[in-house]
Amino acid sequence: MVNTTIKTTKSEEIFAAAQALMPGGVNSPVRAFKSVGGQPIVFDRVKGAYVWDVDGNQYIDYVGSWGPAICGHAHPEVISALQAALEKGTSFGAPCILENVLAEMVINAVPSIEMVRFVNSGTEACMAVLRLMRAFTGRDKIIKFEGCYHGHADMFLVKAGSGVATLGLPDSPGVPKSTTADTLTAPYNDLEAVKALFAEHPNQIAGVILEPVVGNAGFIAPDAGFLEGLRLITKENQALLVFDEVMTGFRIAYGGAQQKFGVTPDLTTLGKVIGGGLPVGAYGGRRDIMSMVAPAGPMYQAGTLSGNPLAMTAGIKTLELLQKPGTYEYLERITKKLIDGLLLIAKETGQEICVGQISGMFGLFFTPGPVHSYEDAKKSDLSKFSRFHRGMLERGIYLAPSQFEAGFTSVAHTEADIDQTLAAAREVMSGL
Ligand code: HOZ
Repeated sequence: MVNTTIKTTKSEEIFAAAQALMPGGVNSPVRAFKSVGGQPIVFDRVKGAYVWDVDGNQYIDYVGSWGPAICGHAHPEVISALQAALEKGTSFGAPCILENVLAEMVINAVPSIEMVRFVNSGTEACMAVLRLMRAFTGRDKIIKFEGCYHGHADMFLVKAGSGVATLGLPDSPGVPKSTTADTLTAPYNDLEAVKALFAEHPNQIAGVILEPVVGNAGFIAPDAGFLEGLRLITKENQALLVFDEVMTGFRIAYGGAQQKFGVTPDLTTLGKVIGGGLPVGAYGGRRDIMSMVAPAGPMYQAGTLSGNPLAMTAGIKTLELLQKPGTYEYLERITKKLIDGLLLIAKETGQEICVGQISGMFGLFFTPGPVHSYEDAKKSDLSKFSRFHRGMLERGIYLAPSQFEAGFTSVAHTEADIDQTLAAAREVMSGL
């Protein structure tokens, strides 16, 4: 039923030319397909649950621009809101009502957020939140978890996930040891390790930052009690708890992981979905902490394009669309169908896999699992994942080109899309 020979001549030509123009031919490492082999396809356009490459091939997309496309790509209402906003100009660099609107939506939705500051990316949000953790507590050390990714700022490039994990890179050159000296790490889902770090560094740890559901080491869910335990430990040590919800915010629930799991951190970072496909990040939290941020307080952080009217517009419209009753139930149902189907096919074709899913976020490892940590995730058979990825691509299914990234569905994915994906998976897994 599926055509396994796709012609990608134009993609190859464009990507070959890109090599001389941009490092590795890309502007973000994972998209170069290095860990799965073969050449990346070059996109021409996106719509709904689909992407088209420059050779005219159509794919069902489970990357969704790495998360933002939760309503489907180029949703007509987002596009027409953007067209209207364009008429008023592309950048103000001054206060505008759209910032108030999106800020109120975020504050109303996310339990921990009483005040918010918009920036331009998840990386920027995490950089700023780290400074804020330190400014508020007067302490320098932080705890992060192995395999969690909080953007590419120096202080976070320690045992980081996403591209660092994908490419198997050691701690990056160019990051001075002094910059990461205060970054302590613990295995994800390991409360004892966190307690030990607090005991070892009394009154020195500003806080703990984590992806409440990991998406940058593949998909890893928190064990029962893990988030609650972190809340308790941080309180006992007068340290802050920060949820990096760049991936999970407005994705696994409208109010993010903190709503889903009923654990409220002190601060939260956001990105991806809140930009509706335009570059936006945000950090927010308790009013007393956020009041430290300039010009309300002394902690400096700024940005020329922050609160950009186009980005605010796309974010507002996207959040409005997500408020439609049944959105998250649909995402849960469609993604569960995909994950259950993959598990069944793996069983029938003799493949050992471990899967996970919450709402429209999912993952699949080629290991029997269970996967509770980055160490567990690394047991996945990477060469099998590469062959699976290539086989799916050749059958018109676009998966993240890395074992260490989560997958995303959207409300635009249909039952028929899932059926087509499972049919492709059956063929590929049978031949692995
Ligand atoms: N670090 C991003 C996902 N976790 C990858 C973004 C991209 O390559 O576009």
